[in-house]
Amino acid sequence: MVGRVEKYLLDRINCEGAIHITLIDPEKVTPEVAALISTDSEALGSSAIMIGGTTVVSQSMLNDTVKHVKEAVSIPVILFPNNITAISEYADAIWFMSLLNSADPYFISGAQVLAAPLIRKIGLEAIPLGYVIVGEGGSVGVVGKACPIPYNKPELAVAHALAAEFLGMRFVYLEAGSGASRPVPPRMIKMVKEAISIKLIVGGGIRNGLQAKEAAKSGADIIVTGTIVEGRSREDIRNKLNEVIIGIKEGVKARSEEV
Ligand code: 1GP
Repeated sequence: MVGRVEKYLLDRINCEGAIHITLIDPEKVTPEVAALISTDSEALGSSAIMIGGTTVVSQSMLNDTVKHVKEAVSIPVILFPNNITAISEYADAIWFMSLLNSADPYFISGAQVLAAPLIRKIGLEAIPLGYVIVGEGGSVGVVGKACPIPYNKPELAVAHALAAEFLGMRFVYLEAGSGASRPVPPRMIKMVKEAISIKLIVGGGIRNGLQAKEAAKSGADIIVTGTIVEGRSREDIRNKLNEVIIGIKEGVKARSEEV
């Protein structure tokens, strides 16, 4: 069943063409800073805040961050879990994700089986997501024992995304890995988008407006950035967020100009 947060995301995608989400790693920023970043993201036009990170282990740190962010913004807070410990009852929803190109069944269905009863018990909205690691893959590729899809093999990304759709997932995420030196190539995004009818999320290595524009223009429905809000002054963070969000709008506009 499509829940409240998912419906909200779909409505915003429908309305804006493509949307931005800020990812916050609770191990990299304090809860107070997370709240400020979220406030700025919402003010500049982000549609939601995702909270998670590849190495998150402290549930109390996660809960603290989620609570601070929830108090600061009215856009939804969605968990982006690395494992069963990354669940917080204070969030609005959780990406219920399966790492489709992992070689370890734990990341495909094992952790999900362990987590499902708790998610039901605390009433978190679970949004089904096929997660696919491409390119360098970064830390998530290593931890998730993924077989990353080479950048020059977009047909493999298409096959994974189609599998996600046929398995009933409603979103697919092409992940280049946080801090990747190259984001997911536009050609891969385009080919995947043309092949599927579920929503496409793209993230990893997007650092500037041009890269965000290219991703949106190629057909990404949701563009996620995380690293741009780490280790900078508040003013720099605002400028970067603004640049990326404007880039997404330009990318959407460029889609219609192409037709
Ligand atoms: C990582 O796709 C996200 O899971 C965001 O990546 O940190 O490189 O923006 P960046």
